[in-house]
Amino acid sequence: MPTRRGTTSNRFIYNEQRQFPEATGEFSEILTQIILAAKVVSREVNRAGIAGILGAVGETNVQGEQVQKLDVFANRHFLDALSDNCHVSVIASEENEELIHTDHDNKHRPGKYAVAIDPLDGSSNIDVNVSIGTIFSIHRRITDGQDGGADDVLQEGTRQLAAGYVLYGSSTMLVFSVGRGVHGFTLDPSVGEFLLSHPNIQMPKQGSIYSINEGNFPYWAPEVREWVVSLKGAHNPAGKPNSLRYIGSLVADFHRTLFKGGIFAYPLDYKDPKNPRGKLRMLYEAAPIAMIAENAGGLAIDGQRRILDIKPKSLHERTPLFVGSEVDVNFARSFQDR
Ligand code: P6P
Repeated sequence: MPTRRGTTSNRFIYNEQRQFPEATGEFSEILTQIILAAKVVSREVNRAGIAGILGAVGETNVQGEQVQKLDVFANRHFLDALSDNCHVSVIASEENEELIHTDHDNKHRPGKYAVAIDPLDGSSNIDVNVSIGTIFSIHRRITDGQDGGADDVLQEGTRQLAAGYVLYGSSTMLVFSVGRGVHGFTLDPSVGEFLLSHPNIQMPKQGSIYSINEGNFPYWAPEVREWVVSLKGAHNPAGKPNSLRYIGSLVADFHRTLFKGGIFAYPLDYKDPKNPRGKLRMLYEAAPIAMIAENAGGLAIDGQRRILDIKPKSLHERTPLFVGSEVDVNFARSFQDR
């Protein structure tokens, strides 16, 4: 029975859980905890301008980026929410260089799950009131024993149990997949609930929008430049010059691609020798976005390989990302094979 619009996200999650008789409810509880933290972060993001919590803390995070106060706030709330329920053993966060071991004394029942999270992606946009987002990925632990380890999050994206994002925009939206389609929920602040607004999201098979930071053109490989030049002419699947849309916030740029089709790309660029594998991170940006894209009928590659097939080697590993409509991603890939 299709779930009706207006259903709360928690009710939706429990309805999904009922499809699995062996489910214990622990996985559902992790999702509902993430959703609770997202409501709190949404309130602060929407108050940021008046709450005086804008501006950089002055520190820099593991990415060498200025840490904004909302980054700190979001990271604290998501980590607390994920640590409160005893079901998550380890967490990889963009804001923390080392893996986080949740400090539970549950000697008889260690947490079965591992989470990777970007608490507030696109944070450079915070001070100019541009949409920002949270991205999360949930794996089942594969290590034995009391405490989890890095291997629990360093799994191929195909092994994700769930992936999702929260977009703090003109409205706050939650979009996630547990491997059975992609569903969108819109926060109704008057009741404090995410309500099902976009069930079974399907990405258009082809679009005419490309989303990329053209300022990096001089630093791309020749085949990437050739691909982008082709998008500005008629020799591309759309048969006409594509439109360029770029917000500089992955969640916002991907969300538009999910609904309107086309392609988002952050290729390798040779601008920053410190980041030879590009800017986006595999665990908590590319892999969860790729799971959502594929479950909505789209594709996600690193230029050649399927993102979900890649086994990460380190927590903050970076990867090039080309994600979007099937036709547009395959067109981009065709330039890599030349
Ligand atoms: P650039 C935000 O910092 C982020 O990681 C993604 O959200 C976004 O897609 C990308 O960086 C933007 O990078 O170099 O175009 O500003």
